[in-house]
Amino acid sequence: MKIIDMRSDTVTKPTDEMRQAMAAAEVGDDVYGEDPTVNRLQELAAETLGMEAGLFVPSGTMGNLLSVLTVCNRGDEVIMGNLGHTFLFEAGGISALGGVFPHTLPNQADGTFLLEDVENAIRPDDIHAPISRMVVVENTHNRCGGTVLPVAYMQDLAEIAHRNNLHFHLDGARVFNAAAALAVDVKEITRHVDSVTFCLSKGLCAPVGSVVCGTRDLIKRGLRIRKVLGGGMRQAGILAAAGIISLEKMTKRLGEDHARASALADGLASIPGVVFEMGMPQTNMVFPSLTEDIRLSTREIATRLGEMGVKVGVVANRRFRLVVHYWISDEDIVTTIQSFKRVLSTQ
Ligand code: TLP
Repeated sequence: MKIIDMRSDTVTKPTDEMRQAMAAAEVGDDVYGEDPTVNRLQELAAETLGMEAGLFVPSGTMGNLLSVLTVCNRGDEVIMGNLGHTFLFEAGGISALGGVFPHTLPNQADGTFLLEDVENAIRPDDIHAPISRMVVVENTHNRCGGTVLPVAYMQDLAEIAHRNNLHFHLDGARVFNAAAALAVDVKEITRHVDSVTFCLSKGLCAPVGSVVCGTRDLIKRGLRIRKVLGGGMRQAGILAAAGIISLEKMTKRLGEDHARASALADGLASIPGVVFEMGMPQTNMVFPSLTEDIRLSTREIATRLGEMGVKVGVVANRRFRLVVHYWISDEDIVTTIQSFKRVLSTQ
């Protein structure tokens, strides 16, 4: 049975071209800075995002953590969304390892938080208050539905952050999906931030890795933090070789995933009992919800779909997440819609 795995785009396996490039990669000891393929990836990433320098890290989680630890002292505060990945899904790392305080703001349905909330969250210069040091924003926003934050919003947020001497970090795990959806060069998004983490191992199909980009000074400090976190890898060019293909090729095809995600949502929305929020999906993530008249539990439906070879994520009591990626074909979209129809008609 063919398995259609849409639990996440993290499940993507490397392409044949990546596997060949990995086998042939020129490598060296990257902790000595001597891996030519890692160096090429880092330079290419920085150039693509319009930043001064890049640093290859094992995961998006480490990229965000490293960015926070590089900028913040113990007791400092980071302003972030209450539905952001850094707050919800990074195991509290910034507090556990950095003694850094998250100051959460309510994420709106579109993934933003209100600019006035940011202004109000910034602490006065008062010995009783923690020091506000950083703002973290996520684009695309995962938990809000793979939503795209507009360039104008990034610019407005940057203005507030910089006027208040705050560092502006972008969790851009899927920033190339945002750029594709907005039909802009990714630099239009990243030019507003001081640092960005983006992932090679999600829609971009590399087996492992993310890159943090920022100023040369930030990356130099980040290199030490990466070592502290145990993220200094040796012949990592084997991995970086796939990442180079991610950047050169896979970033250019994400529109295909978005089109398939729309087709999937259209098909699912035609099934009685399945509903979507207005204007969704915006990128490669599809979040169908169930109306009250569906009696089967969301978990039970996911289990039955799984038995039919369709793996989906359950994100809330009546809500699924299906993520479209490189290995999902038009035929898989049709099969998934049919499978949902079958399961929901047997309740
Ligand atoms: N997201 C994963 C899960 O952790 C939820 C997924 O399946 O979507 N930022 C964002 C916005 C992310 O979505 C993720 C992964 C990360 C950071 C962390 O990346 P990794 O998994 O490489 O540590």
